[in-house]
Amino acid sequence: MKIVEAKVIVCSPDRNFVTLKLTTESGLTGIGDATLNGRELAVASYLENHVCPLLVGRDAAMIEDTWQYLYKGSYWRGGPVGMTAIGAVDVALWDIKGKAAGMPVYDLLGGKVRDGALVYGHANGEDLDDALDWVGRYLDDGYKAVRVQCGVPGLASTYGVSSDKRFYEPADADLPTENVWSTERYLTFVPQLIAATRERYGYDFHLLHDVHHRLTPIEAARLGKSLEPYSLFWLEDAVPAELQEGFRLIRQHTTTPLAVGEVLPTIWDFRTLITEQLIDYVRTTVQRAGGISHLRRIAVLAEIHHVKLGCHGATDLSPVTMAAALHVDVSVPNFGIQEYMPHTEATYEVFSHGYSFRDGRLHLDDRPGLGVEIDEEAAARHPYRRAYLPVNRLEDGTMHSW
Ligand code: KDG
Ligand code: MG
Repeated sequence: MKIVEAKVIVCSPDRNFVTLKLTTESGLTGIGDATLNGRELAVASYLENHVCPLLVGRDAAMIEDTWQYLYKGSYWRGGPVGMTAIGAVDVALWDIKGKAAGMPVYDLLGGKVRDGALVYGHANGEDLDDALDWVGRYLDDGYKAVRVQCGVPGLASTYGVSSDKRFYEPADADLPTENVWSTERYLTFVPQLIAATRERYGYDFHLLHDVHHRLTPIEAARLGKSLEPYSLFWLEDAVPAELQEGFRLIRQHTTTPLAVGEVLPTIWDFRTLITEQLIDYVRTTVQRAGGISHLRRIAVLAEIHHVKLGCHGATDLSPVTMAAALHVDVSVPNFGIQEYMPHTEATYEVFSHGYSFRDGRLHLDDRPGLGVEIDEEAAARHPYRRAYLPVNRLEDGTMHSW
């Protein structure tokens, strides 16, 4: 199972994706997603210049050894660029192993413990009425869990509230757009948003909300406490997680469940959060956190500390990541929920895939490997376009101090 080619494919079918494709001497191929939103070419270059030369000639069957070699052998451990690159290699190797065995990856991971993965959809609106209407549309579509985000009265634009309601594309410009943020306005408004959602639609579905890292621990504690009557499934990224100890303060004050970590790439970034039971859901995913092999390690640590998996699944994670995450979701005991935002038709023309939405869940079919293929000719019709995530400033023009 010698690897004979390692190729990086950059394309932009409505948004940018970086894909690693490995080919073995017997002609088996495996793909991994290496997309790092807003920093795509850094990972493409890392792979092309520093990783691909190490892969050609290696045995594709040696997934764990390759992971250890790339992680420890680089000397520069961790970080989003390196871990995204390792994640792409790892996922591509699991894809190859599944195809070689004639089995879906979930069977190699121990087999399914559930039929499908519960997902949540994204309802977002410019104002309260708009946001509530979108929650209703998702419930009508069969979603059993919905995340609600809304423009904050008095602020011109808010991160996470997009003009395209189904796809939510935050990397929206050739140079970063700037949003203005006010914690005071946000903290006044969000309890009204959540209360109004429950008032209109009741409690018979899971309701989620993402703070996008904007608060301090004591502000997050206050928000979590004020939302307790509305039974949130989770409050996400209430504070930036570099200061893991900050979650002790939040935990002391609220029983609202906490989800963290879509930007965290390693088990060590989660160590305090998980072992002290400071969070309820881990938000990282295969592509961010070193692939299926490393995400499984994080899931095991989480499992013994009563923490569940709630993988990131915005559109900047390609269908390759979605499929890989689903193989983990259906095979680990401590699965919680999977974020799901469908991709556009143009993206699906490039990435054919074997998962589908039914009854509020995503279901994998039983194709061998990941069940996703890339059409390189279609990819070539969509060249890379630079796109940045927005930057937030406070109302006085300064950046946050944390
Ligand atoms: O690339 C950044 C997006 O994936 C992120 O803003 C999405 O916060 C997000 C979420 O929870 O999906
Ligand atoms: Mg988020």
